[in-house]
Amino acid sequence: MATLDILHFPDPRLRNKAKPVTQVDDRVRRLIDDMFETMYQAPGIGLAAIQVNTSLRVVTIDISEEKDQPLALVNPEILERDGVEEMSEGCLSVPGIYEKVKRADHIRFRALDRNGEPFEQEAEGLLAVCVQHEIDHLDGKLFVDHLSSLKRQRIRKKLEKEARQAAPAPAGTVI
Ligand code: GNR
Ligand code: NI
Repeated sequence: MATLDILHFPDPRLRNKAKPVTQVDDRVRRLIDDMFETMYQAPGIGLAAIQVNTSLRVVTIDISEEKDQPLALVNPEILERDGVEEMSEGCLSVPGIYEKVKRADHIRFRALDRNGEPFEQEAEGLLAVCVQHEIDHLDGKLFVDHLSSLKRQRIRKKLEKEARQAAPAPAGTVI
């Protein structure tokens, strides 16, 4: 197992639309295992493959307190949405930013599990929010896209500044 690097907004690779998995093989299972390790270490309650620079429709989730309820979703699709709720969201690709987003508060979704078996599940509350947040990632969408363009621009500038400060000075720079 290995932890993977997480891309940060405004990295253009987060805007790719992830491709469906055609076969849930050992390679996909290894990706799932590495994503769980990365997500638990971060720590986060969800992770989409696109955040670790892999353009496949694979998601890991664990909203449990004890971090003992891993949920892997391959090719997830929302079948029904109902109601509206507003929840404060964060994202491992938008570190340190938390903003309220309105989403459906009750969904029914389907996906393949880590053995390639299809299943359907209902979700509400935090799990429903998390599944929608992760499927957005697979479509190249981030939670900041649900905010005003002014807010999104402020967040982009803040993260660009932080990335500049974190990066080593370019070769030849005289300090
Ligand atoms: O860790 C995460 N917490 C979170 C909180 C509220 C709504 C969504 C999330 S998902 C986020 C991890 C992440 O970035 N997944 O893509
Ligand atoms: Ni996210």
